[in-house]
Amino acid sequence: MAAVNDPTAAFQTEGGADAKPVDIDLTKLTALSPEVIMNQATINIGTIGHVAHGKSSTVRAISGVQTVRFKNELERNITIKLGYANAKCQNPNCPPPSCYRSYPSSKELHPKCERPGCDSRMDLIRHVSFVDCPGHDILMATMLTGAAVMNGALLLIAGNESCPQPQTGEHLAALEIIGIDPHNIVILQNKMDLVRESEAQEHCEQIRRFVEGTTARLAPIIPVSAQLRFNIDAVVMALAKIEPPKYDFTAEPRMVVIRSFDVNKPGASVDELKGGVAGGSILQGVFKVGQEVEIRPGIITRDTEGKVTCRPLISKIVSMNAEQNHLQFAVPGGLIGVGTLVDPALCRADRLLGMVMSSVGKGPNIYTEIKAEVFLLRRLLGVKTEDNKKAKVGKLVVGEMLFVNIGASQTGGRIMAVKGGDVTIQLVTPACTEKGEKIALSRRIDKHWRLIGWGKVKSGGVLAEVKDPRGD
Ligand SMILES: Nc1nc2c(ncn2[C@@H]2O[C@H](COP(=O)(O)OP(=O)(O)OP(=O)(O)O)[C@@H](O)[C@H]2O)c(=O)[nH]1
Ligand SMILES: *[C@@H]1O[C@H](CO)[C@@H](O)[C@H](O)[C@H]1NC(C)=O
Ligand SMILES: [Mg+2]
Ligand SMILES: [Zn+2]
Repeated sequence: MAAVNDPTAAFQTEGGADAKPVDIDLTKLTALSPEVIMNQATINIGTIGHVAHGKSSTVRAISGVQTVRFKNELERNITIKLGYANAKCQNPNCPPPSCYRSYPSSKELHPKCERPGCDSRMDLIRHVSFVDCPGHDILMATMLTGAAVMNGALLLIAGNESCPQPQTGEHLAALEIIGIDPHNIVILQNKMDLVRESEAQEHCEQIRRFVEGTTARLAPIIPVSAQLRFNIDAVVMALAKIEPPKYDFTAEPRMVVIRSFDVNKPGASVDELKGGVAGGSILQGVFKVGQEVEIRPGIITRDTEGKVTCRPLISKIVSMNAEQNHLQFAVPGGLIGVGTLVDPALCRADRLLGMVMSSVGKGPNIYTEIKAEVFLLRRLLGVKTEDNKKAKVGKLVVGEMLFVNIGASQTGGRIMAVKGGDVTIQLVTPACTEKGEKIALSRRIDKHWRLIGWGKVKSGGVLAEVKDPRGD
């Protein structure tokens, strides 16, 4: 499957440097329009939870693709698993959950029902992308980057271990921080093949007590075995009930970049060279092939006095892909690969991570210092400890260095002032943000960054110096 993950994917076969944007009536389209979801996903579902609880196995079970995982391999990146279509049988007598089915997306709008004895066709009702997060505790920042583009989540909880494990709680707190709709969370009690029924029931009660009062309080708990693919149709049914957000297709387009690539093979000749590819998710508005775009902050430089200047990248969209589909336009949600004319060296190895794509001149502000109202967690969730004192989150201290996730971007942030609940944070790398945006704050504890709270951006930060990229 051609994918944002696959740097060798053949971008740029359509469109090209001379492409002109298509004319479409955006007021007639929604995130559930068949002509939209036959081409791209419009919902991003995160898989979250403690390390090895079965996140990737679940995505594999839903997608039907089996891949071997090396035993000690640490999955470091967010893996973007693209494009699974969810369909429901047209036959009203076809019983749930087997009247639901997922399949790798194709252009087929009405596949045949696969339930033995049913001849009906199915309707395509959802098209989701999976943002498969790593669960290892040292990769919390990566999880937070993925969280920036999630609309909903599957929370994986292994049924053969007591609940909660540290990252079960820490990942769930991240969903709360970014404000995921509680209706869009589904809990999967996994590894049911390893436990007896009475143990499973007791464990389910543990889960219920754990999620009480959290953002997962409304989530259904579905017992599954991702490995044996037990009850996966019930998961597909739950996913089919998640509503996409009410996107504004007519707003100024914004895409957050979570991967970027140089797709050229080593030794490619100059006239074969393709521009960089940015993979990400559109938050609002619509991008079209042929459109001129700006990517912010772009190239960041620091002079000898420490003064920071940003030079946004100006380019043109020469192609857009969602899975194997070439798109003429792309709408919010889902994960999209955008072929540009940006110097591929600038896109290599996720260098554009966290940057924001917009129309030229319409990009968000870039800040070097932000003011935020801060809310600290009462206790550290991400570490296992018997000692409650140690688990308390201490107050922020002037001068201390935190790790800050702003949208999909990650940077260090020095606390410059603390006044009541408000803090001033100087950013090591300038970032795009705006008033009201929620940011995640992590502190170094036992050599690793642990989530300690969040902030809501207030006005009054310090803007970065932005050089007009079209000037000299
Ligand atoms: N018995 C059993 N083992 C499972 C099940 N689901 C996953 N596993 C095993 O648990 C291990 C971890 O599964 P993954 O799907 O890689 O877990 P993960 O949550 O993606 O792990 P990280 O990405 O490293 O956090 C693998 O060895 C799987 O084979 C299940 O339902 N039953
Ligand atoms: C739970 O199952 C996994 C296999 O998926 C195993 O490695 C782990 O040790 C088990 N946990 C407990 C507490 O038995
Ligand atoms: Mg995994
Ligand atoms: Zn059917």
